[in-house]
Amino acid sequence: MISFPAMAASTRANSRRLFARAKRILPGGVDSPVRAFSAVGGTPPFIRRARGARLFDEDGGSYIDYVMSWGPLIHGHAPAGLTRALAEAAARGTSFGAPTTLEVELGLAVRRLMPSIERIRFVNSGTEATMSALRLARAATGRDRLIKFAGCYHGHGDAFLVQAGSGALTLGVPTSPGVSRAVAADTLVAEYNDLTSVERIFAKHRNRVAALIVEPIAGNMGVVPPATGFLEGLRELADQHGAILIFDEVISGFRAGPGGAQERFGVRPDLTCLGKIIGGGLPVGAYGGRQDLMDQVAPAGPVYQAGTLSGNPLAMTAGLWALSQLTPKLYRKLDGLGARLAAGLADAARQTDTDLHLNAHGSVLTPFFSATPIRNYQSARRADTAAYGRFFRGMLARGIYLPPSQFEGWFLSGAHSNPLVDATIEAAGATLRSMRRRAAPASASR
Ligand code: KE4
Repeated sequence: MISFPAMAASTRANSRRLFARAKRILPGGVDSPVRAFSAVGGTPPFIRRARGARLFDEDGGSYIDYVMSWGPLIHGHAPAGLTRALAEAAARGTSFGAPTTLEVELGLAVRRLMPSIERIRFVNSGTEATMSALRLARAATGRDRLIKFAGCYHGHGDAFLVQAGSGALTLGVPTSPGVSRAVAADTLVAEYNDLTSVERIFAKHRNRVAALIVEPIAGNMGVVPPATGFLEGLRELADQHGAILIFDEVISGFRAGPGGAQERFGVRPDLTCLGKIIGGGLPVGAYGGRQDLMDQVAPAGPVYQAGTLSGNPLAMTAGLWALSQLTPKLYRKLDGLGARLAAGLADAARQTDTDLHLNAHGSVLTPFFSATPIRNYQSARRADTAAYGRFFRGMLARGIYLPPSQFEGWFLSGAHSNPLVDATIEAAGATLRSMRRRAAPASASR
């Protein structure tokens, strides 16, 4: 029997007090909405420190972590080599606002792994990367419209906070107040894994589409892999209609393999957006691709984009270290752990007669509380989010820290292990059995 950490007994009194205090200065007490646990209920633990695959909170609790900072930490928390490299870099100065060799070295390292990125520009987040890539695509084509996919998230840039209008062929409407209808109107929303929906939009908005942006392995509706031929079809449609194909590999970059999804599926985008792993846990984003496009970015060309801390030496140091550790052995381990966890969760669901549909790709997976397959946003939305919330809280009480939303991916790292995965599977079985027991009286009374 694997013992669960002391967390099970804690009321997280310190975190509750700290959360109340945080709300007096930070909107919702957090710096990014999902961290507030609104989708799953309860008080978010305030984290004091982390090491390897574990988080340690302000109440003495510890957790096996499957958020891993939402993807960047493919090597785990605070690996010794990284913390040493950062300490040495910090002693040389934290920021210069001037050219350094570090950003050149990281750019060359990225190009070795993703040859489609002939030129690259570093920014400070995935949001900046996608915003800038879209501006460049519009400048290069002289067109305004963008095609994105329902359920895909590309950061909080105005053009991306858009949902389909009254119909997929109509102009987009904002998903957030503050996004102007005029900006949203240039975004058109297609269905993931549905090439016909893309063809229809191109036909209706002929010669007005600047770019098509896609998560080549969707992660923001939960994990939804591309159907066979989907990415190849997008490449053909973009070429046919003179649009720029943008792969948003902020999650899949270096995660799906050293060359990301574009290497894994053999489809070459015109532009790629990166984030997360490329910064090794520090704030880094990047966009890059065809030289004829990137040479239009200032100061080489007229498309303006800038950033005080872009190419920051500490962030570049972290990214260089993270990419230097991307070995075939690491990916074999990550794939093995991902398969072990997915199989164990599926087994726990079978043993408790729980409707659970697992989508997985290597070291990222999402168990959907759903009896039917999840292939796009419409199907993902049918998942039982209340059940996921109960599961989340039960796992947290047993020392397992999952993404606080049904529509996110669980991330493994090189710091995870078979024993940690087995402890997670055991906690999942205990949680699902407890959920089944609590549901039983209701069904018995019917
Ligand atoms: P950032 O601006 O958060 O660095 O990146 C935006 C972004 C762009 N593209 C993809 C595919 C992304 O997944 C993201 C950000 N991912 C979310 C979680 N799925 C970040 C977590 C959060 O918002 O707190």
